[in-house]
Amino acid sequence: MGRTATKSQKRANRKSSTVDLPESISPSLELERASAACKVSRGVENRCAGSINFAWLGSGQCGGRLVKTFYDLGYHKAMALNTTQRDLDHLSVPKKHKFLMDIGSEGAGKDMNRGREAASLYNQQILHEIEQIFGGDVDHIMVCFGAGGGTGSGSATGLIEIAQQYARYIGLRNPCRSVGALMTLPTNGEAGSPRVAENAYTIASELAVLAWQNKISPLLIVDNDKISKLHPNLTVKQFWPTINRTVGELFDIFNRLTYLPSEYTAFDPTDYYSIISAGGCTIMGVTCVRDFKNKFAISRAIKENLQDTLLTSDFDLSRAKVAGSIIVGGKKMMGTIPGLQDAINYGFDVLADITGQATVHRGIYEDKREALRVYTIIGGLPAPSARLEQLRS
Ligand SMILES: Nc1nc2c(ncn2[C@@H]2O[C@H](COP(=O)(O)OP(=O)(O)OP(=O)(O)O)[C@@H](O)[C@H]2O)c(=O)[nH]1
Ligand SMILES: [Mg+2]
Repeated sequence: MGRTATKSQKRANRKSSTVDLPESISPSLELERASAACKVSRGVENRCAGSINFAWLGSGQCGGRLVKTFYDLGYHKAMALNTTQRDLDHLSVPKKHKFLMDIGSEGAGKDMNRGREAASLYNQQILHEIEQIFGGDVDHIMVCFGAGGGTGSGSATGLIEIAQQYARYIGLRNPCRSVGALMTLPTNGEAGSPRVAENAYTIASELAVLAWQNKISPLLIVDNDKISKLHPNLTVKQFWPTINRTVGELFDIFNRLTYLPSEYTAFDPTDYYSIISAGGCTIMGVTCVRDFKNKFAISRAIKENLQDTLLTSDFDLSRAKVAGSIIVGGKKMMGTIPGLQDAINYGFDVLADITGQATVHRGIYEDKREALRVYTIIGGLPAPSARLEQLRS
């Protein structure tokens, strides 16, 4: 099936009414549809080619910077919110993509109640602002923030509710599964402050429950402590931008790759969406396989990639609901290396073994780089409870 057909069909399905009324009292008039469509503004267009039209809502300093990262990757349906104008001023995104939840102080001072009040106080205005930016052509909304502070952590659940209200308003079929969260966990150093650790534990546990009950999808946890160790020797100036870029690019690559056709095996947009909307937690990883002539190199890379995923550890992979792996290799190697297909298949089989009963989607793509890369994504996972408990201790 062609890409355009899949996408428009998907959208048409999701926008159909969920109320079952008899045909005779509810005839479907063209005019009704036209006037309903007029109510939602056109919003801003995303400038990236991906399977899912994502929109981003970021709260607090971390959330705002993540929004900027996605904005820079072409996701222009993005809005940064904060309780302090100063942090918003530092974000280089156009003014209309920023919203001040003015609670009379510069920030929430790590008080989650203040963040919670801010989202509740500005509920209607936020809905109005995001309508102007997101418009009607949105498939999925992600709320991002850093666990540990007051503004982002306190407002996160309120913003998720607002995003779900918006998803309902634009006619997405399953508003709960159309809204996910991207949450960072504090570094061990930051979590040395009892208030930061308590805030992070509180909101992370709350979202873990919502995700497991399919009331949000997905929950993506970025462990700042872990990811910072992957980038030693950064300067202060480079620190957050590097971490944010790593996260943003990894997230973006799945959306982009699954939009592309493949002459080998395509990982369809529908497969990708089934992972994003599977509920629970999602993890993603990437590994470059150097000795790809070795039959077991790909399967080993997949294993290592999962044991040491970029974002967080301590997941029980055997309880995953759905998984996917995409192999990207250079055009030349695809045509010349004997046994590569077997090695790739073996890698996919290993992923199926690790993820137990999960449905495993596969993709094989080529590009101009003579390097073999393995991208893995797993969805519908229970939260990494050991890592969350560690915050409390
Ligand atoms: N990955 C990432 N994490 C960040 C970034 N900035 C802050 N964080 C993390 O987010 C946590 C919360 O910090 P902030 O986002 O500054 O807090 P806030 O939501 O603004 O809350 P208040 O300042 O208390 O109102 C920190 O402890 C960091 O671990 C960032 O740019 N990227
Ligand atoms: Mg702040």
